[in-house]
Amino acid sequence: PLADIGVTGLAVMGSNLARNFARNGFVTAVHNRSYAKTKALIDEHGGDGVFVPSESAADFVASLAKPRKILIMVKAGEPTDAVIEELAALVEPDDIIIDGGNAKFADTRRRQAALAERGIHFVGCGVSGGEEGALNGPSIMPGGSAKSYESLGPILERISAHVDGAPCCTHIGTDGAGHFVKMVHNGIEYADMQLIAEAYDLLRRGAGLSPARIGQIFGEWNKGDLDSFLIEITAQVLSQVDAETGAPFVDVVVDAAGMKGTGTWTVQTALDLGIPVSGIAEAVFARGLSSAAAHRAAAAGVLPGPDGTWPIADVDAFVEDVRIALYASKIVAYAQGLDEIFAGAAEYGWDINVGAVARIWRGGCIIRAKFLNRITEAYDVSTGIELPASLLLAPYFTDAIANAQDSWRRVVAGAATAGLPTPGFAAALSYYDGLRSERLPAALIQGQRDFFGAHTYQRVDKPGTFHTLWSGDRTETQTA
Ligand code: NBP
Repeated sequence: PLADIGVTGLAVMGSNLARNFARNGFVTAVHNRSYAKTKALIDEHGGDGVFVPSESAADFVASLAKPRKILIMVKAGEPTDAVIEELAALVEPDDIIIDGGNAKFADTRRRQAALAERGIHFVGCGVSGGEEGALNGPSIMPGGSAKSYESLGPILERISAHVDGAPCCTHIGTDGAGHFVKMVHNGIEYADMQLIAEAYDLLRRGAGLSPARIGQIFGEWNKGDLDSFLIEITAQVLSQVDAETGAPFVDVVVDAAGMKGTGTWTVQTALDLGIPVSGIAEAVFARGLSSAAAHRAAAAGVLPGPDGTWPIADVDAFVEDVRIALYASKIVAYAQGLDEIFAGAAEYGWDINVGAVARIWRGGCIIRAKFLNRITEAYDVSTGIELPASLLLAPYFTDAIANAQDSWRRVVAGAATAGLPTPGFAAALSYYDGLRSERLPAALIQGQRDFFGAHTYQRVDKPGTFHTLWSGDRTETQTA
């Protein structure tokens, strides 16, 4: 039979997605640059369903039913361009080429525009959830034309994760919208992980609790508002004991966090759009600092400051304060990430339903969490807040943060006093206080800018643009 869908690029992600398609009853064409991976997939997992393997790209394309749907799962960047070029020469107008790799959304926009000129649909598709998600149900964020989603959507929805019966896949928006949203997803993931790490550090160095005990605490937290995949795996990582030394696993691992770049892209894009995503930025910077081995070694024991000791009278109350501060900071980080999505949508003309985005993040991805239901409710088109307002203005979240105030401030202030770094918690609180301030010191900055660069300013009491003759008699002139 002709295949319903094809996958080219059969490394871990591609082969698991191909198996997922096959297991869901789709006839699945498979192809890889070197045939060995294709053969291995058929030999090891041929029983998962109906596969149609091909050695050549031409045979692969010929094995597909029209309109052809071809998912590319190769290394992002040049390999993706090479494969697109090869396929584009073989397919016909109305066929659909999908890039499921971690592409930059700007590359996706470029590729979509180029293929559209040839009548080919190009769908940049964010796929989250790693190899486990690929096999058992990822969160899928497809962009591209609405037309392509008509035939592609049902297949992707079928293989995606499902939560409460709803697929974790929806058409995000045109051209690069899917990869943009996947990028912000990863940025939020960075922020979430950083905040969790700070909470751990506060409990470890601040309260002197053991990793095993903190693991239990995270296990408890996972039953409440913080219920999420990342909290759940944090509990497991903290309870892990190193087989060789008998020491807690977290104590034998080098404290330098790696990264592959999507967090950085999220922050770079936010800077381009002028959106303050301080929680995500601090998370990227914190990974950078952790990896700055020479700097840290030179500073350790030299730069003075408190040693992290925290006089804690009531440990249970402290633990609860940290939990609440974590939740409040997390809400801010998500609000900032969603602001970036609103800004991207406005800049690139995407009609993105943010409530639906939160809904498809509930399963099959790293930031899956119970509280995403609340975000979906907050942005419900019929009953939610007016777009593109900050998530913090949705009544549920306004209340949650209002109730968190005392704990959040005690934790951030105490951490500063004790000398424990909490860039994520502190940035979130500063952002919150900045957002709600009626007056910000930006007026002074406008004065400075006008002083040294004649950059002009606006007045609070009348329209127009003004400049003060700082180097003259300091009278005010109206410039527009
Ligand atoms: P890799 O990113 O390791 O890519 C390996 C695949 O790319 C192999 O099939 C390889 O073929 C193929 N390839 C390369 Br490299 N250069 C090629 C070229 N010039 N022409 C044709 N094929 C080429 O695989 P992965 O880890 O499965 O990830 C696939 C994509 O999914 C990436 O974009 C990744 O960022 C993204 N992603 C990964 C994860 C994850 O958890 N790993 C999660 C979400 C998204 P060969 O076998 O012939 O060398």
